[in-house]
Amino acid sequence: MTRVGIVLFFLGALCSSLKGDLTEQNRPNVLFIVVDDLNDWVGCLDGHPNAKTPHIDRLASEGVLFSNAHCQSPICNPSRTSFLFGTRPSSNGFYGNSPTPAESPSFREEFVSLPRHFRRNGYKTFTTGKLYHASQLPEDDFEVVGPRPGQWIELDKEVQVDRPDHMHWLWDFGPQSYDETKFSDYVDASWIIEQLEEDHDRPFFMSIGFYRPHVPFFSPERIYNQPEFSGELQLPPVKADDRDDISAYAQKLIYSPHPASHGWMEAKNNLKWQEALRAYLACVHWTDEQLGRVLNALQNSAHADNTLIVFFADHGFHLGEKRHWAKWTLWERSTRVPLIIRDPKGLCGVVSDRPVELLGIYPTLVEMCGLEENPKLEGQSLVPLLEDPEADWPHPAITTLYEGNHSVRTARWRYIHYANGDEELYDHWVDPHEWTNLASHPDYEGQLESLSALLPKTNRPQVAK
Ligand SMILES: [Ca+2]
Ligand SMILES: [Ca+2]
Repeated sequence: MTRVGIVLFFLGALCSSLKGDLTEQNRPNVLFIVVDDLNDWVGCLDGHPNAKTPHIDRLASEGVLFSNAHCQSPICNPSRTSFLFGTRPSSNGFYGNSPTPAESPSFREEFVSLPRHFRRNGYKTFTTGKLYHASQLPEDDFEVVGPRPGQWIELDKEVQVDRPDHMHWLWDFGPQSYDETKFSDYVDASWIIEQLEEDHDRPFFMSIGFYRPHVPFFSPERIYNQPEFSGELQLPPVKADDRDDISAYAQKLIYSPHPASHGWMEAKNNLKWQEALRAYLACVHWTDEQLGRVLNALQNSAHADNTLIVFFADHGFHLGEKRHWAKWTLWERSTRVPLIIRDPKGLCGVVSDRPVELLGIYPTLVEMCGLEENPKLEGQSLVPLLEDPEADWPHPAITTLYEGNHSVRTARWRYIHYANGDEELYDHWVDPHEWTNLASHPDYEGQLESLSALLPKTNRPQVAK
């Protein structure tokens, strides 16, 4: 257990309380907060020494922090489709960023989204920011739709300046002098705050999707110039020959946006690598500030004592680990995400290190809010871990990258099985950076066999538009 984890554990012992009986009259509200491309560079997960996230850390101290949580796809659209519809990519056929569920009416006839399920069960549903990929909302999910100023392609374009030493309008990073109250995440947080300050005649499901720290890593100058982010920053550990023990198929599958290659980042004594780290950390802090505004508004509202908070990221992000940038891999940096669930009547300040999936959020909320069950859900409810973070948990966390490529994460192992049969195996007890692929070592044949039995049994073809 980390230093922070120990502190949170003892806080939990002090402030847990018994849950009351749930009736239709006192069903809890839900505040559903998704962050785009946030890895473990947050204080309570000890991911980087310069991470500055007081509000995420505060939320962890008030709820249950899952320190081994994983997305079901390391790509925006399939990850979001998975947690919003409660099904795996291998079961729903969403593997890439197109089409979105909004563009697939037949899919929405087959599966009911989480917000739609809440709406059908009498909740008033709100959304702002990036919940679905490209901010494309299916019909019938939301009763009240707030501003979505960052319609993906327009993402904070106004704050961007043309800099010839950066390679691409999206793959850009640095401080921006633009009025910070005009940034998308500020605008969206302000709208949610207004809704939280209102009285509501029914329980609500309110979602906000923050865009940062997704590229471009733009944050206000005030944030970027804070002392925590200046000077030489600690680089993630990278092994020069790390990728020599993975297959040609895996090398080809892993996409890296040109020209954000690791070599480009390393040039001139890591010049761009340092700049990118600084800008990413600043964006994480900027998002944390917006989260803090929302949490304070909830705390000062009439809803504070009856609102569940779910906070998480859609997938992780590489900043050079395994000589890779961004996501699109089946490795730890792409799959692992922060996940915090705060129940004002539940445990607080505790950490669960069980391998859990974002797929579990939907059935968890159905159970916590007493909604009718949705028989299509594939995930495991996290309620047993919210009641006892060290409860027995035999379930692995599975991530899928395009059709037929899967990773299985257990408490100890990461096993990867590619569609052509190639494999990787990493032992997290001794190799947290996943540097040594054990798959071809004869001592691990038994592990390969038992882990491969956990792979999804179906691989649904890519859904048509
Ligand atoms: Ca994302
Ligand atoms: Ca390696």
